[in-house]
Amino acid sequence: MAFEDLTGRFQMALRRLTGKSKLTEKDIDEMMREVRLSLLEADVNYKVVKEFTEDVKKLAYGEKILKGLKPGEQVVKIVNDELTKLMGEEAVELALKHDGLSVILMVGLQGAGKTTTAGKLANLIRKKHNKKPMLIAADVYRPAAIEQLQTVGQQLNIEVYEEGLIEPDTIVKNGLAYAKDKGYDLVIVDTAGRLHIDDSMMDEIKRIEKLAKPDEVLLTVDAMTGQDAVNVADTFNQALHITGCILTKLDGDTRGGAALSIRKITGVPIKFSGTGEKLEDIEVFHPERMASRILGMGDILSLVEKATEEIDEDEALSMMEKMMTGKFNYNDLLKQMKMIKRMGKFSGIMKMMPGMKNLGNMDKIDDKQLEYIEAIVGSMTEEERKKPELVNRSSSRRNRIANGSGRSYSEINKLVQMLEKQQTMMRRMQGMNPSSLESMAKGNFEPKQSRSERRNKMKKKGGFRF
Ligand SMILES: Nc1nc2c(ncn2[C@@H]2O[C@H](COP(=O)(O)OP(=O)(O)OP(=O)(O)O)[C@@H](O)[C@H]2O)c(=O)[nH]1
Ligand SMILES: [Mg+2]
Repeated sequence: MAFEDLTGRFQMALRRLTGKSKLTEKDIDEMMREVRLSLLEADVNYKVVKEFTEDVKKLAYGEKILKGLKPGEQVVKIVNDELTKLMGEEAVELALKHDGLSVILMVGLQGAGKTTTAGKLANLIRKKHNKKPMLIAADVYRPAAIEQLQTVGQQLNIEVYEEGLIEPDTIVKNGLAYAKDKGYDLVIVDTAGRLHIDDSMMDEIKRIEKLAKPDEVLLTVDAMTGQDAVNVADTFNQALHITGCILTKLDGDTRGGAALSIRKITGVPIKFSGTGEKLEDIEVFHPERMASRILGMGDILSLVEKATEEIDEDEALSMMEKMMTGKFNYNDLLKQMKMIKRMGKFSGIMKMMPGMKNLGNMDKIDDKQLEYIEAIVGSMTEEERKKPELVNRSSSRRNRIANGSGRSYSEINKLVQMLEKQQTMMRRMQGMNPSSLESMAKGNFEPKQSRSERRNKMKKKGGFRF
């Protein structure tokens, strides 16, 4: 698959940072040097590489530490965001007509994949947009080009319009009239492969563009072409109104540089990618997904996104304060559980929260459990919720709560124990100094000293180990 080397090297560069609790500019510079080399080796245009690394550096230097995230992970996010931007932010849809006949013109070098992609695209748009497609065979130069398109058409059960080896302009003109007449609402014109430096062939395609007035002129680019793909795209774009690129053969062993440079250099969006020889092997090009794929870091990225979305720092801090002052009660416990629930299976984030790591299997809170706890707390009086010791001391209160909530007596006991456990932990934490507590509240759990060093220190102080 394309990008494998790039992914490997990126991961190595970025891994150096993950896990570090502090980053210096030197760390970032070293990582970016590696990223720069990886991109150049993947055949990404040098101007693009330069700008990219400068942008990432600027952002990484300036970035304030996000709540609950480790700096290395933030840099991964910056690299990911910039890669996405490089490839165009968001997927760009085809601009087809809602009513009436839409026309797509396929253009590109010989062997880039125009004919195959014309079929793939017709099939995809038929499925996705419910269109009735027809194909026009306008390659009259390569032997057996018409038969090739006919085979594609037969496989997909799509009509192919052809008139043999006459002027392509005439075929296109007649083909469009035929399509209108027959009630088709999408025509894809397969044209001959041509070199961008062949003037007479470029004039021909310009004439076809003028008479067909296509809604989309799609440049098919073989991803294996590397740097050259960008020059090709540039020249085609100067001669025609290219509305999008299709990068084919991304399934092959390509270095992927074209994907990363084309958009930036030509301004033409990549709309689809070809990922195999079969007629289903086409995908809408999503820059953000491609970026995560290149980085091979989907997990970290979703974790980072989740943290940014879900952690409300103020909420976490105010809970922490309550815990510290020993005023942590059932209302707070319920809030805390809802918070954990919101974060779902992201146990990585859980560990960033004060005390969470020590609460054992609480990361597996499901809807039912939360519902039960809500019922139990709901059956307490407001006084009991605020003064947990009332429930601790009185078995008759616990009985009443069990009856009221419809939960068993032992479940009430479990909840009582859970709260006690947290309170004990809090009392132990009170022995810790303010700066380590503050750092912990911010989620900076990465120790500067080694684990055993820390453990010894804690033992001496009688403190609690996280
Ligand atoms: N692996 C892979 N092969 C592809 C892909 N797209 C096209 N091909 C293959 O590339 C070769 C050329 O494809 P065509 O569709 O004939 O290319 P073309 O641009 O129409 O070629 P000319 O008409 O000769 O200019 C064929 O063997 C296709 O099967 C792709 O996404 N992945
Ligand atoms: Mg062809």
